[in-house]
Amino acid sequence: MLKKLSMKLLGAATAMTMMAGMATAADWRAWNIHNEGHPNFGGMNKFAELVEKETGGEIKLQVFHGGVLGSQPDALEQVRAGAIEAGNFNLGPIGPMVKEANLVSLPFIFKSVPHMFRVLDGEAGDIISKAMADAGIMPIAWFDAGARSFYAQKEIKTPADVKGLKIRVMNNNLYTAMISAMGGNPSPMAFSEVQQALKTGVVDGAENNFPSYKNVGHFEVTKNYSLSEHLIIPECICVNTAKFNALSPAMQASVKKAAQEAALYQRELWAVQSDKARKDVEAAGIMVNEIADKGPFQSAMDSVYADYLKANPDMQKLVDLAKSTK
Ligand code: BDP
Repeated sequence: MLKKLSMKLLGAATAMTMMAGMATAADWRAWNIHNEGHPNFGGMNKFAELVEKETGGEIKLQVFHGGVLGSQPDALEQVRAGAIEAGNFNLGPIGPMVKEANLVSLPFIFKSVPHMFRVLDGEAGDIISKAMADAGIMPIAWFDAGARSFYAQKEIKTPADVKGLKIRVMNNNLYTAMISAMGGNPSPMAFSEVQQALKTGVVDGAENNFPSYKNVGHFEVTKNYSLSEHLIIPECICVNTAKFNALSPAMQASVKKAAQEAALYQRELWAVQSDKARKDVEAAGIMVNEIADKGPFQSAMDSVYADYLKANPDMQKLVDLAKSTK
């Protein structure tokens, strides 16, 4: 009797699990912080279109743009927990939850965007991807996010120009260390709050790439964009690891293919729209300042590296892998 009942319960539970599995597989939600006009808006829409096509309609992905499902750190937790299935995430805010991802948040670790992609395509990328997947956020494709530079009312030509300035950074201790190392006051803050904070003088400056500088109006409240290019941070299409692993191998391949094709498309959009964003802000009167010698910014980061590697000696291997990648 008891056995019969437990078999019945087991059967019901299996059926429910299967139904739940089917329901989630059919109906995925994705988080994106950006709005129309930003390359990642197009990149994520392309991912949704291709996922449906590649999986023969078995997975339908709805993308929620503009950060409406929460701030980036919140959304990351939601993907890890499986409350949201996917998202376009910057690796910066992933660093506090997955140490290996912090490689990309060491200032000037990459020589260029192509160098960053070469590092991600090699052993370092494998180590980072595995650590992220183990933490519940599995990267299945990489987006271009250009380089981040400082902007403020005043021009920033040397690290000394940052001294005394309150600079907004993303949520990661490496960024607060980076600003402090130049004598500035770091202010971690959600992306959605930055425009207002710049406007009201809560912060004096921030740092980002051209599309983000333009698209959410930061250029309306800061006059100088100075090309320090101190951080080249990749972004991912990431999915909840358990949900991805629960798919059949064929479905996994289809989702990955869709993500990788969408990422190639995003990189094309990036090239065009990032250039356009620069021209647009220049046309709006922004001074875009070249920094001929980035050496002083790089040397200012020596203590950031030293402190970080002293506290995290296991990260030396990833630093070496990045540095030895041609
Ligand atoms: C943008 C990234 C976005 C970040 C934002 C920020 O695409 O993921 O949230 O910067 O500075 O470039 O918070």
